[in-house]
Amino acid sequence: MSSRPPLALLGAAPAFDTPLPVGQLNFPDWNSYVEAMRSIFERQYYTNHGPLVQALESTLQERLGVRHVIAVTNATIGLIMAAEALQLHGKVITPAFSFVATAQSLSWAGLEPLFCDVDRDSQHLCPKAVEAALEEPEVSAILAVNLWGDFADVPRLRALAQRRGIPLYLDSAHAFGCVSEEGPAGTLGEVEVFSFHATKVLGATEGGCICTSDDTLAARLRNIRSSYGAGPPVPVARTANGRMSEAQAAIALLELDRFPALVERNRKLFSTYKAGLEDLPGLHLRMPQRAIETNYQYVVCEIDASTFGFDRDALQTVLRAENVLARRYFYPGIHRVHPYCDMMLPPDGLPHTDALCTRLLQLPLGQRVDISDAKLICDLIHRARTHSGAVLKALETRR
Ligand code: T4K
Repeated sequence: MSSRPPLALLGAAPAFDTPLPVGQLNFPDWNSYVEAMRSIFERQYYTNHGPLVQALESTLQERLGVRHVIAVTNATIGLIMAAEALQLHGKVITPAFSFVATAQSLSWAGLEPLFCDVDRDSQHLCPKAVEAALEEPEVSAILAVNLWGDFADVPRLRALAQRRGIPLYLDSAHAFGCVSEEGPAGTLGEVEVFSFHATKVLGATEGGCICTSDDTLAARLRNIRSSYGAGPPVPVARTANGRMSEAQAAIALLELDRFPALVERNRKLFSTYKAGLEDLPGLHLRMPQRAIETNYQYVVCEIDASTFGFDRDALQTVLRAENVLARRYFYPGIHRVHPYCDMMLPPDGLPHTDALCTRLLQLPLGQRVDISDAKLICDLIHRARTHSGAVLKALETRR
């Protein structure tokens, strides 16, 4: 009698009928969505700093405890606007271990990213590497990234920036709702940018916001964003259209109401993954390190091929065959892709960035995943490790 294959890669039916993505994809309840859209239709006002955008900005200002929140249409334009408002020039120190938008924002602002390695353990910008990079001429800022719902070592980076007399600003695309010992995300950098993309815990289809407590920067940012809602004109070199629409703001406001419930749901899912994976040799589940409150934006696993039996890419293939759309954030490192692959790197390269880019895998979380799904995904990963020989053979015959 032949036994059933343990995995789809080995001939079984996929464990999930429909694909399970990694993004949060938290859609609001249909009726509240319809109500919100009805109010926009009644007002006949789609965009240009409308009442819902204004309500979102003031709600976020109060909630985060920051003087200015400037809503924008996505975090990428928010980061470009931040570089413009800070009036940067030359080079900006930043990690290559991030989504490509971090570096692209600098390119769009006419700046050159000066890539620094991350700390191997925290996976965030390494202050020692930054200190060495600050020896370079023409460095006008540090752009650190707060990843996964956790934080960079902001106090040490801020001290380095202050010593050099340059700003520290933050790509906090993943960090909405997170709190560190130094305070909530949104209050930590001279300027800080959140993303409200659909894959984020607070999703507004697209969207984002820029936070600052500096009145001059805020005035510049509002003028760069657009003429509408800008307040008195202030001199800025370039303007853009970074305006958030009323439809985006409506969804952001709905999601803000249920944000604590969304984070609590993520927490339960994360605990399920933790219980299911923590004793598995060769797989390390990353825990928040500096966040005292996290939003659990991503479940991040590091695969050590020599102990696990096969590498991260093989595990991704195993899971994809099951309809589990695990992702390789971030792969390749930004320093490995055009137009950044010819840029100057530190003498030893970016070894920690390179290691993480080949070893990290993100597992599904968010609205489409429930506890039993997370348990089944853990079980599939266990099965894959148990049958590593057969998995390797199946992958070999696929090549
Ligand atoms: N800085 C950092 C550190 C960032 O991570 C990001 C964005 C930014 C800056 C810039 O923020 P934004 O300008 O985007 O506001 C996604 C997101 O598009 C991007 O926002 C995010 N980071 C990045 C890490 O991930 P992709 O191309 O890897 O994901 P995508 O679109 O393939 O979606 C993931 C999965 O979700 C797929 O399986 C498809 C599924 N999906 C996605 C959407 C949008 C759905 O089923 N429904 C959907 O509506 O970039």
